[in-house]
Amino acid sequence: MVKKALITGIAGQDGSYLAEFLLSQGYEVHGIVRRQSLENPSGKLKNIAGVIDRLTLHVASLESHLSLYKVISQVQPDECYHLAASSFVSYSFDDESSILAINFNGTHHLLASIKDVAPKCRFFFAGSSEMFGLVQDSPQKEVTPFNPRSIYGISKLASYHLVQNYFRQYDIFACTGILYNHESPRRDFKFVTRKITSSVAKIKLGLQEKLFLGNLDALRDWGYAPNYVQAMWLMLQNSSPNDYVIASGKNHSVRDFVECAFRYVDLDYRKFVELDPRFFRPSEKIPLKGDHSKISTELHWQTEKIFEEIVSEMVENDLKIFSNAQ
Ligand code: G4F
Repeated sequence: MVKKALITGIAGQDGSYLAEFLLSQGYEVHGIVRRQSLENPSGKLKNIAGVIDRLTLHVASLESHLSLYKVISQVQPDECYHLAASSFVSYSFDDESSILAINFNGTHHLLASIKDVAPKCRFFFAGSSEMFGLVQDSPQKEVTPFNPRSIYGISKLASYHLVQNYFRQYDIFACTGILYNHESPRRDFKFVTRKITSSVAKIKLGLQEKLFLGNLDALRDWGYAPNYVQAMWLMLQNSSPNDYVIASGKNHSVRDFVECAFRYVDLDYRKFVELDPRFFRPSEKIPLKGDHSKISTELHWQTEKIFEEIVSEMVENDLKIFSNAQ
């Protein structure tokens, strides 16, 4: 029998790669999108343009329990991948209510609907390394204590506890992938990697003069998004629900990324990069770096693409986009 998967956030970076991967595995793939996305498909749905004819899209909102309940009742998915979220790590008080409403309530509405109308559906929740927050040790594992320091991290951690509770209390196959930063040519422009690669392409093409950034010494564990969606799938094929860290296990600084991206187009980053206090965040004394040994040992997941390959692929893609736009 053909398996049915439902993806929230299907038009985002991860959702689009996951949709392609599941189609290649023979799944019937359903996705939840917002009404505005359907009204502007060439903009909001561009990541899934290549496969849109093979998908079934449903309009629903994470803030509306009823809309999610209806989709889950109708689709009766075997697997649900909950990837949609307000995903920018904001420290702004103004954003707090909407981040909590979208991230925490959205997860609750999905789990409650699954419990009521599709209790055999397996549920993957996209957690985040931001749940660890201000850490005492590096690298972090599944047993590392959580200490979130952003409202985004708090919303993800609260959802993580909810996911565990639905497993313990209601026997729903529900698990969390603790995802570290993962990048690709489909990364949104607000995140630092895409901000850098798009600026490098524009500077090279004479369309931009400077790149303004925050802390160049901030360290991140950057992996490759298409590789991380395979880990999500493996987690739902497991014999029982279990949580895993999904990470590259390596740290690089924002400066390393900048240097590598400018080097790819034969430019010296020091001539183009300027610091801007608007982009600085509270300091992180011990860096976030994940230990992926549990998922590698138990589910045989392996990391793909080294840092330099990810940077080159992203710069190459942005060079194409911005030269075509000229
Ligand atoms: O690219 P970023 O905005 O990603 P961040 O905050 O690490 O969050 C991403 O990864 C998390 C998983 O670890 C996800 F949960 C989350 O949804 C998202 O996908 O920032 C990366 C680093 C930070 O240390 C930031 O301080 O880059 C530093 N940075 C320096 N200058 C900048 C900038 N970040 C942004 N966005 N813009 C800058 O100009």
